[in-house]
Amino acid sequence: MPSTAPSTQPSATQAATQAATQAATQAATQAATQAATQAAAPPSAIACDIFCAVIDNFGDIGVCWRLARQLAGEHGWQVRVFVDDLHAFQKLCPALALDRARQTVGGVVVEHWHTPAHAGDTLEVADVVIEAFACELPPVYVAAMAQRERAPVWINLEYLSAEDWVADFHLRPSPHPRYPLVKTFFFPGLGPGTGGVLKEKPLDAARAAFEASPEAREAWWLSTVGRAQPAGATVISLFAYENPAVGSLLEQWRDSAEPVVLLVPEGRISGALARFFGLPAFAAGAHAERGGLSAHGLAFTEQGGYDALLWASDVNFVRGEDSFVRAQWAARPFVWHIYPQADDAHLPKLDAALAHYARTLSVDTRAALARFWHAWNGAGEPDWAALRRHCPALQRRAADWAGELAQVGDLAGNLAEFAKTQLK
Ligand code: TRH
Repeated sequence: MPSTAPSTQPSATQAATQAATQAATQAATQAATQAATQAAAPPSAIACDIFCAVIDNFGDIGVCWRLARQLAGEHGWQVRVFVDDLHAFQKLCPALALDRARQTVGGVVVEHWHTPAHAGDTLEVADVVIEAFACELPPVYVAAMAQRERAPVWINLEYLSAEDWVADFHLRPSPHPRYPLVKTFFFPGLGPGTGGVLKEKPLDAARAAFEASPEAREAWWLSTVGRAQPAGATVISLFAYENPAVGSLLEQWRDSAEPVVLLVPEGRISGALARFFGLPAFAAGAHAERGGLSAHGLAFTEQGGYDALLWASDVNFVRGEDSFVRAQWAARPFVWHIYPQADDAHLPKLDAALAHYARTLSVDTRAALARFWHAWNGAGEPDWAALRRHCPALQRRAADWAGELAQVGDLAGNLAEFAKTQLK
């Protein structure tokens, strides 16, 4: 029978270890933030404005916020983020105040952007202007860019795609039709010749520290899930959009001989969990069991805390763009729910990512992974047992792939390098 249990309050000992875990798991972002605070001072620092229009969900601001903190923290830039949706932003950055037009968080200035005309109370054009995902810059700002004694480096940061054409279009210039300005297309990607994907410098060390510390992992389980780390179960994190395949998968986990512990950050898939367990909701703190499946609802964490969920799990279900990238750095087998686009335009992107990721896998493992990813994205029925059989090979590949991907270079570093060559 399904059951619900409120999230437990940590005891004093738990609270102490919890503090230790938080220090380990959030090392990556904290280091960046500290460096950003120190770096905010020098007036000679490169000034950078990032414009972000939130289309939906958390990926647009998730990518921009990660990039902003890296440029500030690792490159010493003075960064300002213009964002039109503070509510979405606050979900992954709880320190953000919803009622402030301008505020500084972790060494980054955040402006509440009222598109399309607003560009801050005083119009200051930065040295580097990043237009995220082709959001349109305020015309008044573009006019001021053209007036600037030295034209800023103007970058259109595109969405991530693993398709081959991306390398050909990366860093292509596009002259403005009316002003003496040039916009450069910056394409994230998974292969050589692209802009790469975001990766903070301390990320691998933070993951290694978490993996090497049973205390840190135990403290994470107690503080995040409200119970001890399970022994002998497959732990799966599930971050996904609404998905017709989830019912079948939950049934397979329920019937699986091997226990499955499912960790579900509250969000768009939560309704399906509630229906499966016959509960009114499946929010943070919920717990339910059926057969071999034991599921826990988790609170949506601050962005730096999400990585620990990926590190604590054996298999990660991720979606969109930023969590897809984090799963790759977590070096665990993962399943991608790609952002669905009109006319199935996302399907070639899914296959392009598979082509990179699965390149060195055996024919059987590659086929099992591709079948599962396709089923999770609308084509066919997911077969958990088939995927599970290949998990040891997928685990090895995940670790190798993280190394291969790192060769492309971190996106923030690649972008900073490019901008500096233009500013010389
Ligand atoms: O939320 P997403 O689906 O975001 C997007 C948007 O839909 C966007 O319009 C689309 O174009 C893009 O995907 C491709 O998935 P994504 O990209 O993984 O973003 C989620 C962010 O939320 C990511 O930065 C991780 C963060 N996160 C937390 O901070 N805490 C959490 O608990 C969880 C689960 C995620």
